[in-house]
Parts: sequence; C-alpha cells; structure tokens
Amino acid sequence: MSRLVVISNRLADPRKPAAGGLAVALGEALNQTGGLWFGWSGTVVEGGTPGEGEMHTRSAGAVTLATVDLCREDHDAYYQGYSNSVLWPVFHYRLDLADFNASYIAGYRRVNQMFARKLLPLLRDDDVIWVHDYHLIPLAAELRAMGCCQRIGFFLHIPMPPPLIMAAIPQHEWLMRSLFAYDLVGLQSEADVAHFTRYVRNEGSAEEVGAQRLRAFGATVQVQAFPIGIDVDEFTRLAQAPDAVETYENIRDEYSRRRLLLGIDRLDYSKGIPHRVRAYRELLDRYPENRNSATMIMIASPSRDDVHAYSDLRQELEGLCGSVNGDYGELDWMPVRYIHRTVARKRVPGLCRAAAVGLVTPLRDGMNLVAKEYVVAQDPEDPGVLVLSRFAGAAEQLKEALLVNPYDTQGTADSIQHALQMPLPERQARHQKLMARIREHDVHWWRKAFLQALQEAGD
Ligand code: GDG
Repeated sequence: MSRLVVISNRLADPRKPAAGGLAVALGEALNQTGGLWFGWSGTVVEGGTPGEGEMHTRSAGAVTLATVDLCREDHDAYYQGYSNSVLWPVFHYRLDLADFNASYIAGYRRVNQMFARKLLPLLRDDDVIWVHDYHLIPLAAELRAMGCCQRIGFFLHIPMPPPLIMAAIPQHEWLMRSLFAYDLVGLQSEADVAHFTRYVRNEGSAEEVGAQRLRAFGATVQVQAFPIGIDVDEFTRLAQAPDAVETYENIRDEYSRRRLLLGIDRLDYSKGIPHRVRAYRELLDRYPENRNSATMIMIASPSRDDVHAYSDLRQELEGLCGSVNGDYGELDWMPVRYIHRTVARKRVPGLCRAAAVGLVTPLRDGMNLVAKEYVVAQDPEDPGVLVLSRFAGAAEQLKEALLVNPYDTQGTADSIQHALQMPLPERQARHQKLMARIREHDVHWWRKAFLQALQEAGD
C-alpha cells in the first residue's frame, strides 16, 4: 500500500480526541500506512527571512509530523493576507470584505514554494499526496515544477464560487490553472463542481474527456464532489460520555421552563450569526408566545481576531444581542445568551441534545459540520429540529431539515416557529432520515471515497 502524505495549513495531533473528527479520520488513514503530515507549525518568527522557515519533525505513533515556521512577513501576506483576506471572503461571495492588496500574492506564492521545497526531500516515489484547502492551491504546481511525479489530490473545504465572483480575484486564472496540476480535485457539493466546470469551460475552453474529467490549460484533471462527514461513532461515544451527559442534565434542569435554540459557530462572517439574531428577534415579535419561554444560546468561538472584518463582526453581534436582551428581557428571562468563548468539545454533544432547535444558518458554507453534529447528538425518541441554511453545502444532503434563506428574516423566523411546534412523529421521521444519510456518508466514507478516486484518477 502506498504511503499517505497529508498537507494542510495546520496540523492536529491525530491521537488527541480534542482534535475533532477530521484530524481523527486523517490520522487513522495516516496510521494505516505509516504516513507523513506536513504544514505550518503555527509559529511566527519575528524578523525572519521571507521564504525561509525552520522545519521541525516529530513522531506521533506511526505518523511523522513535519512543520515549518513562518516569518512575520510571510505569515502576514500568505495567511492573514491572501488566504484570509482574499480567498476566504471571495470564495464565500463576500467581495465587499476582500482586501485585494497587491503585495499579498507574492507572499502566498513564496510560502507555497517554500513548502514544496521543504517537502520534496521527504517524499518517496510511491507516495500518494493529499493537499487540503485554499491556503495551498498552487502547491502541486510548485511540486511538479520541481520534478514531483507522485499522485496528488486536492480537497477544497470551502465553497467554489461562481465564475463571475471568482473573476474578481486579480489572479483568478493562475489559481484555477494551478488546480490542473492535481490528478484529482475534490469539492464539497455538486453546486461547487458546477461552478468549477462552468469557470473552466468559459475561461479555459475546457472539454469533458470522460466522466468527471476535464481538459483545459494543457492538462487534465478529475473533479468530483465528496461531501465531508463527521465521525458518527466518535461523536456518539462523546455524547454518551459523563461530561456530555452532565452538560445535558445541567442545562435541562436550568432551563426546565424554557425551549432552547442553539447556535455553535466560529465567529465568522460567513456563518450568518447577526442574521440569526435578527430572525430570533422577529420570532419574539411575531410569535409573542415565545417570550419568556424560548432562549437562544449562541456560542461563537473566537477566530482570526486579528483580521479587521472579524472585530467589526464581534461589535455588531454584541450590539444586536444587547438590544434583544434590553428590549425583550425580563427580570427572570434573558432571551439571548451569547458566549464568545470556545466550549470544551466534550460538552458540545450535551448542549446539542438539550436544544429543541439547532440553528445552522450560514450565508455561505462549504459544508458545515455543526449541522451533522446536532442531528447525531439528538435523542431519537424525542429529537430536536435542525433549521439549516440552504446556502450551506450540507443542505444538498440534509433535505429533511427545515431549509431557510438566512437573508429572509421573516421566513427564517417562521421556520423557527415551525420547528418549535413540530409534532413528535414528524420530528422522529425527519431525524431518522437525516441520521441514516449522515451515517452513510460519514468522515470515513469521505476519506475512503477520495483516496480511492485518487488512486484511480488517470488510470
Ligand atoms: C471548514 C468549512 C466545512 C465550533 N465552535 C466550537 C467548536 N466548534 C466545532 C464544531 C465543528 C467545527 O468546530 C466547525 O466545523 P464547520 O464545518 O462548522 O466549520 P469551519 O470551521 O468553518 O470549517 C466548513 C469544514 O471546513 C470541514 O470541511 O464543513 O464548511 O468552512 O466540529 O463542533 N468546538 C468546540 N468548541 C466550540 O466553541 N469544542
């Protein structure tokens, strides 16, 4: 069996359960073959030389973890700049938040080149290489230019935007052409595949040369949707463990007179958190029976605090939550509990299970794993209802959720009310179907399907 090499911007120690489903799933695959995991160390070196970074290697079981430091200049241009201030906003359709500072692209290329240079001597002839996410789009092209002939696959965790939005990025053609250095490009949804295909047909005169294979820019690539899943068994075990049970019982006792609505997200503008607060406000306004009876818990874990758009979002959210609590709150009832901290992973399933409604309402999202975690955490005998944005990749699979348009405040409020009033048999029937689909397409299915397609790509 070939050795697996995983490359992602950040690494997690695959042996630690706190790392979450993706790290566990990748760790499992790496352990099977005795693999290598390569990426940024997370360390920023002040005053270092651009394009140079020290490499550190250590073992975690059968897996070698190799990480490279970044100097301040590289970090600011590659990570904060091009990755998180150009690619992240544009790929989430937020041209208004993009910062097309011309100096970022050089740092992005420099770091990808450095990663390729550092990685190359670590590679073996029969390795299979799996590159993850938007930080590393040109990595295969850099590796190929240095003579690398191994099979290389790429998975994009975030959405692929429609061609005209993509075209707002000054280097769009270079980025898309870079993807043709891979043997396989995996995307989250069929909508993403359609956007990719349309772009390369329009801009690269692509031809279809077989099932899911496109030829453009003088190369051929296979493009396919692999909707990422969660580790259902791991999450179920977590849900049954004492910490989750205790969290569930505490919350249930504390809110015994209330129906709970729950949102858990990284504090990110793609997640539609302010829109959700506005919909909740509308719910209290239009359906006054929920006053003094519904409580919305919003966990927004800190994320990328040093990017400007994120501090603006935090302020906006604090203002919105404050005004709902000020306008509707009572001495013994706070309508919104907003927590800007990370909750321990072992408590997440208990929180989900205690909530009658799970609110997952991103404005755009590659997949959204919280939607799947919420469903898996439910009691099948008395499950809560998932209210899910139609703009999350997960909406292509989770059709039995109540699908909403988060920009439509009134419609979202109506759907939340529908969720709160849904009779038990309907909740059970929807939950059962959702559960079956989430179980069938779990993270292990995703990993195996991707790696099998990569093995076969081009055969
Ligand atoms: C990207 C794409 C795609 C959240 N808050 C806390 C916490 N979380 C956990 C959730 C979930 C994970 O973080 C978030 O996953 P998402 O899928 O929702 O979102 P992104 O971080 O934006 O991930 C996304 C994903 O990649 C995978 O391909 O689905 O579309 O944007 O597991 O539970 N965990 C803990 N405390 C928190 O406060 N412990």
